[in-house]
Amino acid sequence: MGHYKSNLRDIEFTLFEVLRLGERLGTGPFADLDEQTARDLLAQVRLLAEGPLAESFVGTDRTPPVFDVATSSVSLPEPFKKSFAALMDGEWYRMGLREEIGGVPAPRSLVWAINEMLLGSNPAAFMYMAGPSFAQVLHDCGTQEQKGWAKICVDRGWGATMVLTEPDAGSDVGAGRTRAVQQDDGSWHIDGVKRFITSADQDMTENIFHLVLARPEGHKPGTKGLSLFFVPKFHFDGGTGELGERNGVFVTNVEHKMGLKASATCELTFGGTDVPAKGWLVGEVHEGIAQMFKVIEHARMMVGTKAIGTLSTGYLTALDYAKQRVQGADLTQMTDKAAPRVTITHHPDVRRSLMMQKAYAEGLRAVYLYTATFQDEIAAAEGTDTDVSMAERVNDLLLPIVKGVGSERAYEQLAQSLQTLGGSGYLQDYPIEQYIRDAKIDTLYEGTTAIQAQDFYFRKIIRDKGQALGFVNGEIQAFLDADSGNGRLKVEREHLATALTDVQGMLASMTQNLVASQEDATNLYKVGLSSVRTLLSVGDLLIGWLLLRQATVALTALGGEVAPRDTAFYEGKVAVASYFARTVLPELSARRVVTENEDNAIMELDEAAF
Ligand code: ST9
Ligand code: FAD
Repeated sequence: MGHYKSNLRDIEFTLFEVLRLGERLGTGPFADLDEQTARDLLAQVRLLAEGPLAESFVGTDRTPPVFDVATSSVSLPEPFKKSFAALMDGEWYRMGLREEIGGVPAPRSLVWAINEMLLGSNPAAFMYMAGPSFAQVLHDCGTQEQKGWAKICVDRGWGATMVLTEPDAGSDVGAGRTRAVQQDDGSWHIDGVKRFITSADQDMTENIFHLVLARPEGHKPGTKGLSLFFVPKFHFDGGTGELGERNGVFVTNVEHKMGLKASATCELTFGGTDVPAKGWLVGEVHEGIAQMFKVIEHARMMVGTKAIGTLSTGYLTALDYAKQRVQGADLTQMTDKAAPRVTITHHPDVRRSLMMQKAYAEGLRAVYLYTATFQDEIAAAEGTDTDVSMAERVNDLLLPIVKGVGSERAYEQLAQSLQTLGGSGYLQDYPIEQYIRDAKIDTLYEGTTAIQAQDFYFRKIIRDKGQALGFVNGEIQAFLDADSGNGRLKVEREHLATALTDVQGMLASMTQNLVASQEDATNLYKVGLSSVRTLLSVGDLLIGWLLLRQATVALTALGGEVAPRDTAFYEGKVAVASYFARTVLPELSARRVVTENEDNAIMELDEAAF
């Protein structure tokens, strides 16, 4: 057994009992998939995730990939290769991939549930498996010839990277200086140094293709002047896929980092030797940033799901430990020095912490799966004339919540999981210290939390004219109006209603500052000062709402015949929803006051005073 603990019961509950995935299965593109098959698939993934995939998780942290400067190559330790082989052999990457490149139709919510377990088990292995999904973007954006290459990439199991970041272009991708010069044969020569590139080399696949943002000579500054290029490590025969010469793109360094050590983070130099780095313009159009965002959207969902999957296994590890660790007497007998010693689950503070970990682990799971239902709607409508523009907007709105809130709360709550184990949590005998190190990256890459918060407010709310936000508000309001839950959850509903008003108040206050910035530009700083707080608050609102939605389903189930094991599960769902509504949602009122009183004092402060 590896380190990983799945929560399949909660995944199935959310998918089938709450979000009613079963109603979508057996219809449209998912006609060949029924609920029992979907459950069987999840059970198989669980075995893989708890077994062979997880086995190399700890070892590769202690013995990470090795970079050989002389050959510019990265090699992975043998146990990791075995885990990766088990992952690839399962062919899970085919789920939800386009059929034209070898995929099997599946709803995205099912795919993301599968991904949660794979990511929680061995996130680096999952990321080395990016080839098929990145090939799908090449297929969707590429020329007819490039669509053929995309199929080759999948058939031959090639690795893939997304290449944006440079030393002076991190959050500000548009500052990138890597150049592209067109050649007579239609290809391009790429020149520049990219850094922090995940999986840019490894010895597990015969080839790797890089999707690279570079600026063609004479093109304008900023992101809109960037184009997307397909740059393979080895050239290949476009008909058969047979490998040819080595291309002039080489890893020139591998970073030493805090965690996620199994995942090689590379400096990648294009055209630094006599061999040119040849690339091909994706789709023969200069729409690089829009094309790259198709990759980024998948990757942001992936990062949020990774963080949530890690929090879930961290919480379950803490719960297991707490049920066994005997320490101290019950608080009510604290003065009786001869009182029996109890397991730490008897202590109120441990219960408080465990319930909060449960709330975020299960609430965030509900958020990413709810988001995925909009992706299901979009996928189900492909090739039909059904209007899915609202589903697209809502998916866009929720992505920075999944990524930004998922990563921040996971990191914060994983610290609580470690705390539950006391000093033992700090040791490498347990996986939580590694979980924390491995999950920290999730608040950073694929756009830091500050970037997610700005994306959420400026692009997904203001530019969208509040349409998607209005839709989600409407869903929460409908829940409030429905009064389901057998007369229970009345107080919790009141907290939810107040939280909804508080979040609306925060957003209104930010928008007042946005409008006022037309008169005095410095008012925009106040929007920037509030944006992460608001992102996290919207996240808490959604978690509160979805946990309560789950609680109403659980209450209905409890009203019928329930197996004893399920009774505890459903009671847990009601308890966690109630706990979150009573202890977290009221905090939003204070956050609203802070937001409404935002001023520019710290913006006016001399840097020397910090
Ligand atoms: C990285 C990788 O960090 C880390 C992990 C790699 C792991 C690889 C493996 C992954 C496996 C994944 C598998 C998934 C499996 C699923 C299976 C699937 C089949 N939405 O606002 P403007 C576009 S990589 C969409 O003016 P600025 C849009 O075209 C590095 N599009 O921006 C827009 O034009 P328009 C990650 C968006 O001021 C244009 O950009 N680095 C969005 O020029 C310009 O927009 C980062 O993420 C959006 N949300 O530039 C950088 N936003 O407006 C973070 C923009 O006309 N920085 N566009 O539509 C940012 O995001 C910045 O805000 C910026 C600013 C660069 C966009
Ligand atoms: P900076 O952009 O310098 O940010 C520093 C701080 O300033 C952050 O707190 C940020 O939030 C804040 N900040 C910056 N700009 C703003 C702003 N406008 N408003 C408010 N706050 C701001 N990149 C790839 O292209 N491909 C990869 O595969 C890849 N993998 C990675 C793997 C790892 C392990 C790491 C560490 C990074 C990876 N990256 C990759 C790069 C990653 O996406 C960037 O690190 C990230 O986008 C942040 O850029 P930066 O590190 O330059 O930080």
